[in-house]
Amino acid sequence: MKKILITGALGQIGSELTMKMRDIYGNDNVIASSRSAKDGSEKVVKAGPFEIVDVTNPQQIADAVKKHKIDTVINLAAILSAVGESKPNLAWDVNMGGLVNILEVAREFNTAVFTPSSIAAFGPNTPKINTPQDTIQRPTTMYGVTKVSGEILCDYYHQKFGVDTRGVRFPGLISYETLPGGGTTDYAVEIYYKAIEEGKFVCPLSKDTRMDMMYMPDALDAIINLAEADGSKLEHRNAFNVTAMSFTPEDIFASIKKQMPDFEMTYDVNDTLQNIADSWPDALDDSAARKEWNWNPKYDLDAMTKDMLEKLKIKLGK
Ligand code: VAH
Repeated sequence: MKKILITGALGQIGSELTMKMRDIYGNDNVIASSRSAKDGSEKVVKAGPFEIVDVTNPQQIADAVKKHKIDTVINLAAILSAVGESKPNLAWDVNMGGLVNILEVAREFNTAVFTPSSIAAFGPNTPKINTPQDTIQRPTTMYGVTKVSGEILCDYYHQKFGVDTRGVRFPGLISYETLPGGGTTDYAVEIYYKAIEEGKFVCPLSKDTRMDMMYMPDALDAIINLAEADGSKLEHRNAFNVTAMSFTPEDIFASIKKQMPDFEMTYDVNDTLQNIADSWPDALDDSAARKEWNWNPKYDLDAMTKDMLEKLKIKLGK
């Protein structure tokens, strides 16, 4: 990768990936883009090249790729699961309409494309424990429909047109820089903020809701390491299972309590979120990613908790 365009660069993943990639590849070689330059994104918008790119506008994508001579597009623009259930057509337009536009530009300008999928690409009849790399995928959310469709479309553009497409199935991602934008796993970020700000948290998922999760530093490494991997060694391409841990609300509560003994948690289950979470796997098998491109996460739950609490206390001035 030499010249990289990141769509959705002001989001939870994009805001951190942009800064990390600028450190690695050089400030002027990583072009951040978003459909608007939101307030409070000086770190990304002002610190290097920024373009207004709405992925539902193919001309804006093509103009940015041509202007900056892009060789790799990291496509992070997406509507997540919870918002996607309230606005399914918007989710389809952005997640699938946007992806088609990105792939068509990639075909025309010979760029590589990284698009993340998600554990949401699985459904209720997918094996929940040690979910295989290759297994049944009948998601029951619009977000999941766009993710499994995106996996298949990226495979098609690779096989039919030779586009270098790659992606991983991300679990819930936890970070302290930028809040997630409307996902079912957002509780696992909010709990840390509430622990510091209020000392108590009302969890919207039931106590035994087990899901795969990952700390953001590992997620950024997954994107960069797969994008840089030798393509000739990849048996899979667009949907590598990747995970770092699998936990329930009880587990993350206990982990925080080790650092903050007075922390309290109660439950007020949100049925929409609970139904989405219940349709997803509990714990992925990520052996294909480990074998094909040396995937190897660094953070477990307690290591993440320690770092999250340390960094958030600084961010929140506590
Ligand atoms: C969501 N954070 O909750 C995203 C993610 C696996 C979950 O795709 O929608």
